[in-house]
Amino acid sequence: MLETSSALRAAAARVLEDNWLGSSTVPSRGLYPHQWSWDSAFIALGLRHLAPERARRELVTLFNAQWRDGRVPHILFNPDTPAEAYFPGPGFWRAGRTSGLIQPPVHARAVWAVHQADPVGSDTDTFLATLYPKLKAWHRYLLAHRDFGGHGLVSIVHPWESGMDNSPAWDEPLSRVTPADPGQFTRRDLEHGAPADRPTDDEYCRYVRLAAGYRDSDYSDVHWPTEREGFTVEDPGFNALLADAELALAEIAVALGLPAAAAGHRESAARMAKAMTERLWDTRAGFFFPLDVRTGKACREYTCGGLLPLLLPDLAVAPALLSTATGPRFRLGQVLAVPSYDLTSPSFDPAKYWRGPAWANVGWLVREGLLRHGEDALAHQLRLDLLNLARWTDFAEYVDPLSAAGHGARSFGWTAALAIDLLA
Ligand code: 9YW
Repeated sequence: MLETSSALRAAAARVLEDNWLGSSTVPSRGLYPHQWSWDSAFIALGLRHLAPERARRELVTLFNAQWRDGRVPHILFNPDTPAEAYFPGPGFWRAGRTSGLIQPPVHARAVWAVHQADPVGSDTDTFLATLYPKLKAWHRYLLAHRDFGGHGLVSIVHPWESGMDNSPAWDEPLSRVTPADPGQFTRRDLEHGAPADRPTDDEYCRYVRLAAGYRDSDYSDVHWPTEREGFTVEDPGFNALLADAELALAEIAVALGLPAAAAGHRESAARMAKAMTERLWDTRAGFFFPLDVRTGKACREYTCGGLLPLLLPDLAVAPALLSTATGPRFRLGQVLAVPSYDLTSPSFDPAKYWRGPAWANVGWLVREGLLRHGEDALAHQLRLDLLNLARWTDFAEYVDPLSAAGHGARSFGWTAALAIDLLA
């Protein structure tokens, strides 16, 4: 048991050392042996306290794989990892060393935090000046190519893009996707974890069908979404993270001496917050629900993605959202960390991936949101929970928010990295 803070920090540092590939970090040696987009951003938040140059390297490596259209791919494959270690691998995506999907845009926030941890080293490496145009192109891709709803919000085209793969919020839109033939592929994830804690085969067949359809259109967003069967959803989690990333970009622009650009980023964040409140907020429910752009209907499930707009400092509906967060559905401050799904739902499952367990990255983000709204006591409790859960479970990928039992991979990258950040 890692009784002291310094023992916990040292153990977390060892996880990041063991998961380091030389220029980036794997989320997990066995289950996820490549570089993942949003994992790298969270991992950099921890690395910055241990070795800021490694944190910078982590992010620069990811952005070196950015596509010409600006998208930052959700996986950057490690050429030294055997092809059969992960499915879907590079042979499936046919996109060189990357996948063609994306993940939530938490990078600008990470870049700014990494810079602040070591401004002198960062300036010497021209870290901000190198990444600012790349971050701008990334956000431009999202806002220009993925606004299928036409109201200034980004649509995701696959559940994997939310980072919350089998969230109950995706059940309805996913039910309209024809599953791929299960004989066409082999799930490698099941070799590393309890199948009951992972998405089902039926969900995987639908994920594969959607990803193959996007791939077969050469990852074109031009004819999307009307011309093909598909999945097109405005996710409050993804959009809140982009609005927050625009605020981080404003801080980066100020540091680079670009005040007019900074004002533009702030306006963009404000526009997104307004659009989210108009389109995704449900006043009676006191919650943000994803919007299924294909049907125009809300995906009315209370999932942790709907709590992420708490990151927006000027959010007028924050008191109502906080009241849902502390109410029976999430019981913030009464259960451990942040459940990924509605505790009152009959389908709540405390062990199953994004259908109940608490995840360290979501807990870390919600804590940031609580601090921004002056909820210091709740934020303090959440910090203690996240540190205890990391300590008790050997940095598990996800945990039961009621019993503290660990699930999924151990020595998990962002669980370790964010513990280091919370200890700093
Ligand atoms: C998968 C790597 C990724 C995370 C996602 C998580 C999971 C990949 O693992 O997806 O194969 O299912 O849902 O958020 O980035 O840690």
